[in-house]
Amino acid sequence: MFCNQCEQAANGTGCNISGVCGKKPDVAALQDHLLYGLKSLALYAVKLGRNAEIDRFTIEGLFSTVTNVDFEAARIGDLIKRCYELKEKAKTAAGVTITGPVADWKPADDLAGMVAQGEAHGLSTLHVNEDIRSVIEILTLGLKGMAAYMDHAMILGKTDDEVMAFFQKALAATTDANLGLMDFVGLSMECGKQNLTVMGLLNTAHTDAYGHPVPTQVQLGTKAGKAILVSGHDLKMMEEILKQTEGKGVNVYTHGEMLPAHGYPGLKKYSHLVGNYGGAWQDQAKEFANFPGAIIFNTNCIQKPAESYTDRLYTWGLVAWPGVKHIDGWDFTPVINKALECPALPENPGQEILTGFGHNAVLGVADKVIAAVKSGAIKHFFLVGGCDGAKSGRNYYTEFAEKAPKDTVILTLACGKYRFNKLEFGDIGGIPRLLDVGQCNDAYSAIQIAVALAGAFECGVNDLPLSMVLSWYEQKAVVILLTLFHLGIKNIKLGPTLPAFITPNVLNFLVENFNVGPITTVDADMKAMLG
Ligand code: SF4
Ligand code: SF3
Repeated sequence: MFCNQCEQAANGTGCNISGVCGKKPDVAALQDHLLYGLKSLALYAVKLGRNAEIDRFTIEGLFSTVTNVDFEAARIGDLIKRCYELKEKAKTAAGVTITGPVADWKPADDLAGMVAQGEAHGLSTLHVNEDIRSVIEILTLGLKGMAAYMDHAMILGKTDDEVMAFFQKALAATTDANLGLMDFVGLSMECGKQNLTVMGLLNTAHTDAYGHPVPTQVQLGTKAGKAILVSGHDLKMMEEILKQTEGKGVNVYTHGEMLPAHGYPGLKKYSHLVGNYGGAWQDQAKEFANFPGAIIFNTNCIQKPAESYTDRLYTWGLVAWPGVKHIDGWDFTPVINKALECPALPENPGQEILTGFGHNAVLGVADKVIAAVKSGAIKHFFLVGGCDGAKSGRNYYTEFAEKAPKDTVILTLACGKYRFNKLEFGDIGGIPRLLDVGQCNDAYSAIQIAVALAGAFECGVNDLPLSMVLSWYEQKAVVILLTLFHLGIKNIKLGPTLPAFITPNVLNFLVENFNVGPITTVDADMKAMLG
């Protein structure tokens, strides 16, 4: 195996024996195989035009290969078989014959055969030129990240023909030997543009279904009673859990990226949505062992479960781990029954933290914010957002938030905020100094806030007193970066380390065009940002 798609890539270069994330070589080969199959399917999907079944499958297939989603060989094998069926169907429906090894792809009948085939479709086969390979990988990872957001939007009934046409076009393009470096740079920038549409689509899907988030205090302690802990990004699944647990004497807690659910009127109305338990994904093994109730993942980031809680752990949607019970569809009865069987949580009230500062809430007090900037009460905004992870260098983000001067405001989003969201930041004239905009996909909201501020001050986003300090871990962070590049946003600081899939030449290109750079020390970076 060779995989370097996330920030945990072994030795900063790539996992080649087994994944640091827990991905085994057979699963890695099957994921590479599935990706190859999706490209084969895309060659025909491009000819066929929009087909709901193929488009839906493409999204699920790509999302299944995102870091910390699907660790189960048999499930990926089933996806490969389904991919082949759809490709054959598309070929017939399109009435065209395409020649070449990608179009001719046919998986073996058994899992071992599919693994062997997958081993021949690894990263090194993307292109002979390492810089082109690097940009093809950036594009591919962007597509994976965008597929994750599209999946949530599709679950809430939204789709977009132009975006889906792009998915197929871009997947097919990665197999085109006639394309060069700048073609893939162009496609990567287009990926960023399409992702802005997708994040907007998901934002509309969320706010249509659950209303605009409102500032909400979230309890971090526990309430006496039986409980289910929900981890992941999917709000529709959260709603179903809340509906199905109503009146059953089961409290529901959020974990990780589910924290912002508390801000949505359509979800917070459930009085048994009682609080948030634990921090970001990388602490799950320790924290879940201490959570006596049932636990369910609806998206990344699952890790190898400890035996102490495997029996009360469930997966849903595209998430899977061998030996962990999977809920197919929308009936969560087994999870609820498990929660009722498990010991109750004690009454143990704790600290409260604030969430729910989507663009609607922040721009609702825009006059106050603008006046505070004009009076000098707010000198600078920092967007400190992105993924969390296990590396010790991620303390940078805690230190950064701690050292942000008292006349600055921190916007945050995604799971990286767990590094500092329990600290006391106070407020500036009633405006909290730490504003939790939401999940990683709510980067859309942060962009709306930045664009509105730029409009109010009649300047460009790059001219605002706003600096972005981002942390990355998986492929959703990659596509968000592409979106920020598409918007022409410059001077982003990225950490804790730069991606292993970026070659020195590609990095130079990004530095020259966007002045993106690695985080250094908090003091030096803060000084540069505050000018
Ligand atoms: Fe390694 Fe990350 Fe790939 Fe897992 S997803 S195998 S940790 S690079
Ligand atoms: Fe976190 Fe996995 Fe990326 Fe949605 S949940 S940001 S790491």
